[in-house]
Amino acid sequence: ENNITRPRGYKVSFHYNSRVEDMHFGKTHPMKPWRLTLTKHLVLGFGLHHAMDTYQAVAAGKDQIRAFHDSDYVDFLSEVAPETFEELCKIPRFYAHTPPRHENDTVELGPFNLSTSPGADCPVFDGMSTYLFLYTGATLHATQKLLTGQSDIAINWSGGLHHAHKSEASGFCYINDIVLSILDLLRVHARVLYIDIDVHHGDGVEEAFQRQPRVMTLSYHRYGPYDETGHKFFPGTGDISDIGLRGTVGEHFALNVPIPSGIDDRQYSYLFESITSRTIEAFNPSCIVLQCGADSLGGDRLGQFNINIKQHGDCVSFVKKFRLPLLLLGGGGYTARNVARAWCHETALATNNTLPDAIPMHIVPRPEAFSGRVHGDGKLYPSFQRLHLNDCKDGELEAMVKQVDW
Ligand code: V1S
Ligand code: CA
Ligand code: ZN
Repeated sequence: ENNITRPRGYKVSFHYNSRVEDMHFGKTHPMKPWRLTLTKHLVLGFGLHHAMDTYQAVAAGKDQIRAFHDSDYVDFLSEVAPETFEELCKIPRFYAHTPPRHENDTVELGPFNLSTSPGADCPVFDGMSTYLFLYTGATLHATQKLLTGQSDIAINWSGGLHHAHKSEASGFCYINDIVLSILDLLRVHARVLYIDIDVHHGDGVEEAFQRQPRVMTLSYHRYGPYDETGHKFFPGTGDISDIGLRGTVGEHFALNVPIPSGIDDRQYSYLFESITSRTIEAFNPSCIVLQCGADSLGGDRLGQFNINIKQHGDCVSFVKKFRLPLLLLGGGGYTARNVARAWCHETALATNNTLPDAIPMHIVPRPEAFSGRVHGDGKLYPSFQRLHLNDCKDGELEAMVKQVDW
């Protein structure tokens, strides 16, 4: 299959459980776990599984999640479903976590910033607990492989949920698998570097380690003054002056690179390579966690950058060159076909393979191979308006998207 080979001198592992694909955040919600189906089919279609050790993820345990998250929050997440939400909200120890209501809130919020109202950032949906505990389990198993030296690069595209707080869901993120992973890595590694190329600020990870000099967080993100609608780009934090908690030993161990909309490949590459290399030099980490949110690509439904898959992948290659144990995680990414292209390309880079331009059409799944439910909002997104995907053939993946009746 396309002459896919295992990398020489190092090992890559891939951690995944396809049960995450069946999840639906809601009709209008931009987060589509189905992008992971598309990614998986590209990875398998190109034969990249022959270049890695592939593991089926198992759900994380509640106690593992309590290493960072509040115990009541973990209980709530493990018990909640659309049918049980209202009853659980009334239990005093959960009710105590209900945020105060703002007058112009359109969405009614329950405890821990969770909601069953349509349009909520963190909805309670069918199978949610399964989804959360599985993506976390995949990250923790990937971390274990790095810690034991059985992998040099470990990949979990279903993880990378950087906004979740200790006792609050935020921005489509419920469990912060990144924080949990770094806490494990700190048992062995003196210094862990976290790099975040999602278009959003990695606020949850930064906050968790704001007093910790053994973890350096470095986020590249869209940040700037209010837009035409009077809103700040989510989550509204990550100014350049934000450098870790002042007056604590964690001061200077957070770095933020605020970026205006429309940044192109050349500009991004200059920022990323100069800042990342000097950070690695100065901080001297013994391992790296790289959150590869694909909403920093041009044409993303939520993102506002204009970078190509080639440049996004170059960030992964650049970090890989330092030859430190590396955890590659997913994150945002809302134009599914581009997310899949990017993460498949990055799986190839991780395993030192080059992919042909043509999409392997023989793996295109038949519509009936899917659950039969309509995925997403049923419409195809406009083709790349700001994007020049000169490294991928246009049209082919769209054809595939049409065939699977999305
Ligand atoms: N941008 C954006 C955006 N779009 C939505 C949204 C749209 C439709 C829905 F049915 C539900 C939600 N929410 C947002 C952002 C959150 C972005 C999260 C990015 C996550 C990540 O990529 O970094 C990692 C996975 N939320 C907001 O802008 C907040 C609101 C300010 C507006 C939306 N309402 C629902 C809450 C308040
Ligand atoms: Ca970021
Ligand atoms: Zn994002």
